[in-house]
Amino acid sequence: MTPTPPIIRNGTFSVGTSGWQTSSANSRVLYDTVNKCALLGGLNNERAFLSQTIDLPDTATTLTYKAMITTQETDVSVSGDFFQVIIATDVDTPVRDDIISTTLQASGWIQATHDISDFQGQSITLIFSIETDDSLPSSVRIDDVVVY
Ligand SMILES: [Ca+2]
Repeated sequence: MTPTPPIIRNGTFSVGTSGWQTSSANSRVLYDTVNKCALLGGLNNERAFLSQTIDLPDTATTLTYKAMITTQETDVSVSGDFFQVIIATDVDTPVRDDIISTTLQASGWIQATHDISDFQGQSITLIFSIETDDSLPSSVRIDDVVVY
């Protein structure tokens, strides 16, 4: 039997950000060479995202990833820094009403799990996005992205 290839390409970021689309308002390379994971943010006035369009099998139920947020913000209720994980079903007009996670916290590596069964059989674009305001920068590291 031939092993089924993973649905997410390079979800472990073992080969940089290969397989992912990247964008950074400050032309940052979205990679942490030390920890071999994706790295978004870390400076002020940044808009950056990492995305990948995939065809979800009819059996797909789950998205998991590890994330580590670091921030100099001390009051998340007034912070203008946002980390979002977005599933867009229309690549041409990505809509933010498919946001599945909006989080700002600083607690070491967390393992996140999302139910994606609503998107079974569809072509989706998975987006990890960070926005930072003009002071007290935040960053997020992302690793081990798996869809099954
Ligand atoms: Ca900030």
